[in-house]
Amino acid sequence: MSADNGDATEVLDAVVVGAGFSGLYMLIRLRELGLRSTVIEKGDDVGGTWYWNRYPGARCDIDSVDYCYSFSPKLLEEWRWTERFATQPEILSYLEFVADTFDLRRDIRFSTTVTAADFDAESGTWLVRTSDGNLLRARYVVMAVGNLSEPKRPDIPGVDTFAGDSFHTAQWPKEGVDFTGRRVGVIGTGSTGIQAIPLIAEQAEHLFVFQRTPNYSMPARNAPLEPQYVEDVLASFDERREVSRRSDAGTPFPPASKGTFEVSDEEREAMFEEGWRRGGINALSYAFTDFFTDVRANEVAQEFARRKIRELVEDPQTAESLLPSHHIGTKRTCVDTNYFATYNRDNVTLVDLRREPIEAVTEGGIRTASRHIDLDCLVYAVGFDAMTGAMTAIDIAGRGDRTLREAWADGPATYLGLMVADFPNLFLVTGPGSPGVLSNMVVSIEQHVEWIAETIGYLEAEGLATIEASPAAQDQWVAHVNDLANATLYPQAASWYLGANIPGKARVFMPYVNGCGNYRSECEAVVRDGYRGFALTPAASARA
Ligand code: NA7
Repeated sequence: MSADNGDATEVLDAVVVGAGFSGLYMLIRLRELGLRSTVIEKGDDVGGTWYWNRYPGARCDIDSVDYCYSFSPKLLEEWRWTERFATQPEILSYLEFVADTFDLRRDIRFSTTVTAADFDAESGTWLVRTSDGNLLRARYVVMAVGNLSEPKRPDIPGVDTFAGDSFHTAQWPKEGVDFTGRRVGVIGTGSTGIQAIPLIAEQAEHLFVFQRTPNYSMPARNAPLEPQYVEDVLASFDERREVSRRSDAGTPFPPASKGTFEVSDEEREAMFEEGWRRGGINALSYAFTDFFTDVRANEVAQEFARRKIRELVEDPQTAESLLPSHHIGTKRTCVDTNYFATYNRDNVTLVDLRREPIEAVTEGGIRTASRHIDLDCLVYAVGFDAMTGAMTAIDIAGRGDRTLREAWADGPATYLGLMVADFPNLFLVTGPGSPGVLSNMVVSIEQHVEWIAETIGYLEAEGLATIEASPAAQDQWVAHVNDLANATLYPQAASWYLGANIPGKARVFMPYVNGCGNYRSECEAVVRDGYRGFALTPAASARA
């Protein structure tokens, strides 16, 4: 630690916020550049999303053999996934293994949060404050905070009055929760609720599921991986990953080639059945090119999914309540194991909040418009302030002391999802305006970390002090991202992609929908054109 002008400020080259997939890889790349770097992490160990989301059934919906780093031959050699879709404990073990392999923990400050970051235009550096009262000065700040990491507070009256145990799925106790013999309420039927409900139902005396909006869910068809299959994947891993990098979703599967109505009704039915048999998030969307763009095409897939729900759920009224009506895929499609069949159990009751809205959480349970339901435990599977929440929770102030919260009051504006105008040398990993959440996150994270590392390397090599997005380039990018989204059905659903799940949040469609491959090409072109749309400032004039 070196002193800065005699005060207690610690001087570093880079501060990374978050020690999940993004932050760990960022640290590795910063070390390779020879930069003094530290990672600030709220949890008491590595893992990020996979550290916090320990709820029963937490599991990835991307094939595990693709949901891993590609940058290190050693990691590929030494790690073996055991299931098609890895569980949270297995992914967390993987990240712990990465941290051990590269001896990362010595540069990570755990159980610490970043509370503020101020850009000091005089010196062209950031002053970062942490919850333990420390001040860090660094030229670069990388927000590796995750897209789904700021839990949404349950916006229901009376939450604090509940006398039983309550849990948010994203802040699950490390020691786990035993629901045996208890009456449990789960609020929320997004990906999280749909994963947790079947397992909680197996334990609880009675489970009440409070559903506001039904969701589509595809069968996971999870299974142990055959060791030979894993070896075969690894034998051609580089090619497989390169295909993923250039794909839409960051996965190696071939894109659809036909429109929904280019095939006969029988052929289409057979393709949907085949997808349903294989399972996974793209069980239906894999089939046709117009799934996300043509209402009629989407409706055919919706009908198929609704038919499956009617077949799986025995009680017709419960089945009716479980039928989603939004365009399929426009809210994140869920992936489940036994979700719909769980409603056939005697100890599970679906409470349809469209028929009987929740009025309040009470001391003893939940009061709806038509009854009181006594509960011992409450599980909030209510989601996240997605994509922006973890950043706007920090007091980040750029040029002219303008805060990020102010800059994003009407919705997040970025250039390439990587940088924000007036916030020099502040990098976002998979920020809004990039494909991140619509893709295999690890593929997108690797691309961003590599872009950021190469950019920082370039600044260092050229003796440049700062890089920042120009307001004009940012405006164009935001318009471009919106134009792309508006050509699809995505903005029509009240999803977290749009900020619609958080009361008062600006409704702006945040992800880049044109696919990882196209996005990567756009980022590469910007660099090839000499960092088109960015202002690069020589060391002497950083304070401009
Ligand atoms: P989501 O997908 O945002 O789902 C949250 C669920 O909680 C959803 O069903 C909401 O219903 C429900 N919710 C939220 N607030 C309330 C209130 N006040 N009352 C009743 N129900 C409520 O979050 P997840 O954690 O499941 O998944 C997030 C992502 O993580 C997922 O997409 C994957 O990418 C991984 P609503 O739809 O708002 O009516």
